[in-house]
Amino acid sequence: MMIAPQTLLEPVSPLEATALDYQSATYRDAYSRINAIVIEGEQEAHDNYQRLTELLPDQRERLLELAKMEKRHQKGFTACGRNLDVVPDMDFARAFFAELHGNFQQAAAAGDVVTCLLIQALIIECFAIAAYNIYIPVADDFARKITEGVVKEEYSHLNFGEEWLKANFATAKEGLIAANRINLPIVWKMLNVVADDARVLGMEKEALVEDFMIQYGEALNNIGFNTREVMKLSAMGLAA
Ligand code: PL3
Ligand code: FE2
Ligand code: FE2
Repeated sequence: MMIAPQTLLEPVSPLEATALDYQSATYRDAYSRINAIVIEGEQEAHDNYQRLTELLPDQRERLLELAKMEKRHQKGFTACGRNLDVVPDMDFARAFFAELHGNFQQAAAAGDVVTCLLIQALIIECFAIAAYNIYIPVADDFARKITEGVVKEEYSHLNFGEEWLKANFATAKEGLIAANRINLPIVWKMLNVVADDARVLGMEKEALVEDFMIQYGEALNNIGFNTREVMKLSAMGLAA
């Protein structure tokens, strides 16, 4: 079959080809929940890095820097909602994060740095990076610029977790496997909860899962897990 030269020069993804009406009631209704999730997620991230200063006092300065970035991200996404005249549904967002939030608090109270880093610096950051990467091409102009700036910084947060866990891999390994078994299935549940709203925004669940698996798998690999272990860990609880 011949491929029209235009197709090769100007690839238009099916999602971009579908015009999104950012002002429509349907779009804004879905945005009220997704926007709230992101605002709450940035808040949780901010609080979690602050909390981690108590568990990793020698990393205090760096962690406070990360926490400050999360606060900026939150302000940026709050502006995105306001720009579309959307009121974020914060009750929905708090319920969305409740389980991961509880597990982080429990781990922090037990002084379990490994679980805390797995939840925040690996799982939540990879979830954010995947979501933001998929959102950028379908975002409105205002939100796209903000999200592009944010996603770059999220990689440095993921990097922080990777570095620490890599340096402590021998003692952290079993704890990571156990914490992954408990917390990764929660992420798949969370993804199912947002899937319908995300689709309204032009984001496909399959693309989110794929991007998450890539980020998370790479992170686990950088920390020291071998390919076989990465496959097992990153698919934990992902039942089709
Ligand atoms: C950590 O720095 C931030 C944590 C935020 C978590 C975000 C999860 C997002 C899931 C929903 C996908 C929609 C993304 C749209 C962006 C406005
Ligand atoms: Fe962030
Ligand atoms: Fe972050």
